[in-house]
Amino acid sequence: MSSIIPTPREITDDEVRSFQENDWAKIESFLSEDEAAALLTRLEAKLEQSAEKGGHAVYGPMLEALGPLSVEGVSGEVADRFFFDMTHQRAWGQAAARLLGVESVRYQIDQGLIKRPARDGGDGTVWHVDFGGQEPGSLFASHGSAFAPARSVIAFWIALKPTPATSGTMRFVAPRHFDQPLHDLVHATYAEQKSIEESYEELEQRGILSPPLDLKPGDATVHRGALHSAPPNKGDGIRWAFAVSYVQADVHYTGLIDELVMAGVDGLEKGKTLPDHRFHIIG
Ligand SMILES: O=C(O)CCC(=O)C(=O)O
Repeated sequence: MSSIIPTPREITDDEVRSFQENDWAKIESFLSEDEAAALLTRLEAKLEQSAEKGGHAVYGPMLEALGPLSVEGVSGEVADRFFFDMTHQRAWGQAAARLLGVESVRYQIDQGLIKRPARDGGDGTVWHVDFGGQEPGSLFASHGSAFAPARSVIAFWIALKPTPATSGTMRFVAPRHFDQPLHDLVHATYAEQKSIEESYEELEQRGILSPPLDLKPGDATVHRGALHSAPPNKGDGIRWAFAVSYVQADVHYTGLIDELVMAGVDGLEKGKTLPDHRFHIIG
């Protein structure tokens, strides 16, 4: 198996500006196509192993997640040397810190994200704001934030195969557009009164929806507090992505648990910075 360690290119000033303005951005050729192919090979092998071991996280028909890949989720010890060496590289931390506009970041979680084709029962990803991206008191902050300051987590989502918009790339609404009609529309999709694709038509008419994105292997989107979802995968095969998130290094823990990344982790203390053994500082 190839031993290339995927290393992202530098983030440009325009990408930083776009991210700061919208809380999401498209980053073309973040990794090379060869690096994306190396990641895909590793993830396909993980999916096979997972089938042998009895499974991985399945979020209904919309998404399956393999991970965390780099570390054991509770102890923070190395789980897979390839993924660990990649996600804990300085270049990844610098990309995350530059976009967030902070000095340094900690690794939070990495996962392989699988969306099965609609013809095999796969579905769209529901509208949501990530737990780590929620501003307390905002319309989409159902839980508040595990971190202070809020909106301190950044997620990179990297396409590993040619992924046209019709195969289920994400669409975003920037926080400055959050209002009651948007909230009502999102709730209509939860209540299955409207499909995700119908919500896109309305949001396009309002001019507040990101464009449909065709991504090539190695292209990425990054997001923080933006509302996001994805349409069903109308392509022939699995939509494969690698996702990794980082959190601003000096955040304080608020006492609210983000189950996915915090359940069972020792050393989480309200008002204190995150424990280094699980949330490694990068760089
Ligand atoms: O891959 C998807 O469809 C959803 C991923 C997502 O919601 C995320 O990366 O925060």
